[in-house]
Amino acid sequence: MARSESKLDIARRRFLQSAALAGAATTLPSVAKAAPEKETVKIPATDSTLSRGMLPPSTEQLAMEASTPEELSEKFAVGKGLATASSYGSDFMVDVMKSLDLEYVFSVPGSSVLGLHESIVDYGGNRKPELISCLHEESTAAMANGYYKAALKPAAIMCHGTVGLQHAAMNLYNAWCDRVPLIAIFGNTIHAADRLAARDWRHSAQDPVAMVRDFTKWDDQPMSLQSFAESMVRGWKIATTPPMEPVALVVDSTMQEMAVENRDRLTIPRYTPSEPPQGERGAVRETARLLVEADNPVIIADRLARTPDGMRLLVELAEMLNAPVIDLGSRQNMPTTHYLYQTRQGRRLIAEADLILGLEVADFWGETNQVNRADMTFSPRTKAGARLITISVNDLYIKSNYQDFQRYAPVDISVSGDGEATLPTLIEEVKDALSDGRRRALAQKAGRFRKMHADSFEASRQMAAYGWTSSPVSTARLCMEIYDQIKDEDWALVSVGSSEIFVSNWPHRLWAFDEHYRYLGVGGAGGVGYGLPAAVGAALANKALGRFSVNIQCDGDFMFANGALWTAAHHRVPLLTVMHNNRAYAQETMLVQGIANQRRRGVDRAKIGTAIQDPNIDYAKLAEGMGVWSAGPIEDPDKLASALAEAVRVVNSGYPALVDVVTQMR
Ligand SMILES: Cc1ncc(C[n+]2csc(CCOP(=O)(O)OP(=O)(O)O)c2C)c(N)n1
Ligand SMILES: [Mg+2]
Repeated sequence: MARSESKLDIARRRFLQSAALAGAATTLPSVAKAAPEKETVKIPATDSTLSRGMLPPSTEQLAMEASTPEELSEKFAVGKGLATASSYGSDFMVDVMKSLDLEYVFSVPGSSVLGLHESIVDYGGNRKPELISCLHEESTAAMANGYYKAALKPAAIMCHGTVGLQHAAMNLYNAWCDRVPLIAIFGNTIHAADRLAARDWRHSAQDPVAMVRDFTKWDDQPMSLQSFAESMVRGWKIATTPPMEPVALVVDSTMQEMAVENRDRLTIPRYTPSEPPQGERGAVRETARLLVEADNPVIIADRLARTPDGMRLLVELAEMLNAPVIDLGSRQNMPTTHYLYQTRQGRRLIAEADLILGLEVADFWGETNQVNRADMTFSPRTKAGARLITISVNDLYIKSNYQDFQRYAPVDISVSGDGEATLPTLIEEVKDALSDGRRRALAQKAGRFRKMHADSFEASRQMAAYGWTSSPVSTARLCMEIYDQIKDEDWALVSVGSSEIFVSNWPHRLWAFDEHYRYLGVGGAGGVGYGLPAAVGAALANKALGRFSVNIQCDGDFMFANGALWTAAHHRVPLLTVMHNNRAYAQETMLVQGIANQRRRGVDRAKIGTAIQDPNIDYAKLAEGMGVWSAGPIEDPDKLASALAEAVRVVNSGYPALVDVVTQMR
């Protein structure tokens, strides 16, 4: 006892000396220095906020420094791999990650992933992969989701397999419904004999992934390092084969921490991506024939364009047929600037169509039927005899419990295959089926769609003018003021939360989404708590790609996972977040109003339980407290432009910024 106390004293003295040194050398950059210094700008107060490596060690750290490995083992139960060895299990795991060119691991630390954590930062040098510090496991999954959709490369998340996984679950489900691949690594202490402390028991499970198995494509709990290598490479391959989905690996803490004697005997299998499945040629040929024959074919695209190629191919197909495209917007499938982008005319076009082709549409039934909520009835939106054809991976892979497979849609031809991968064959078949005469006839249709496209844009422009000077700010004004500031950047709208309808779809009505990367869709399951962390993950990817990331952020969604802002500050992620602060769970306010109205009880009390007021939340202050440049709350729409312009400058200097705008409900 006496011996360890004196060691503690020595350690404390050492810390005091180093702290004094650190204090003298506060030269690390800070947001405060990067932000333009204007009167309206709120600048985060602390230099130390972003200074790394200067925090005083905890009592536990001091004790660790002072103790022998044996004492540590006993006291903190972290000693399994303390013996000096040339290589540890988790070092090999990092080698496997490097072989896959994994860029980022979004993580929350925990003793069950201790070995891996240390190997990533020390053995791997915190480069490929780099740990991204997160303040909630739910954020890790959303960040990996947003990252994938911008980078088109999977990332990993890492946390405790029990308490961490429980937190991560909702955003894993969002990724699942969004068909986004990610590798979830969960720590576990599998062998009871290795659980040295009470917390090891609480943080262990027989089958940690059980609770998310219904929304992960594959999982494994490898029992040897060689198995880990194979499972990691296999998991990567499975996750990235359409339909893309998250996979989970449970990684034993003892295996991470154990010394490895014969590293040379372990091998890392070569990764070969699977070619995505294509639709059967005969069915694709028949689809092409019917498309060419149809007088009014309509294309509906949902999660079609996995890559920019998907957009290019869809444009080619639509132009050959002069077929209007209804882009449901889970990805940017069709440029909004193209005359065949006819999303807002969807209802009308579907009603007059004689053929509807659904490309990777999750809810084809919902698109082709009208539901009447009041009397729980439905009727087709299509005219009698219209042919219905789908191309998707929906039937290739399905699970039973969670119901995101949607209502069963009866169709005439159902092609099972990846939409994007099937498009080249479909285009080829359409070319073959088109006679010169038919080609000329179809060309005549362009004029009508050009006019509809221009009229629709103009109608939206006129409509956006309503309430232009209102306070709280209208969602049209909010969106157009943002666009005015970013339109000359190489911009990407990385998130609008759960649904773009929350801002009445103004971006897709009036912004020019002319590239695949300009839009990443919304949270796949509509689970609140996706928007901000997904935006941070996407902006991290866009940083390397030189794109300007903008996030329209609902207030309710923000409060679920606002720590993601700190991650953006800490990792210098340039991201413009503009609050759509309607001080409510507004969708829910409207829904409660709807049912109260139906029951003829008045709508006045619908804000109870749905308003986020009294007190109002100061988002600019919250952001400032996390080291993020901020402005607001802004209620006067005329003050928006200057605040946004400054925020854009901050983001262009490499930092996140937040502008809080008090808005109307929708
Ligand atoms: C995790 C989760 N909890 C609850 C809901 C139900 N829900 C749908 S929209 C919504 C309100 C979201 O509020 P906010 O993000 O501020 O957007 P607004 O409705 O105000 O536009 C809620 C609570 C959900 N979709 N996900
Ligand atoms: Mg809200």
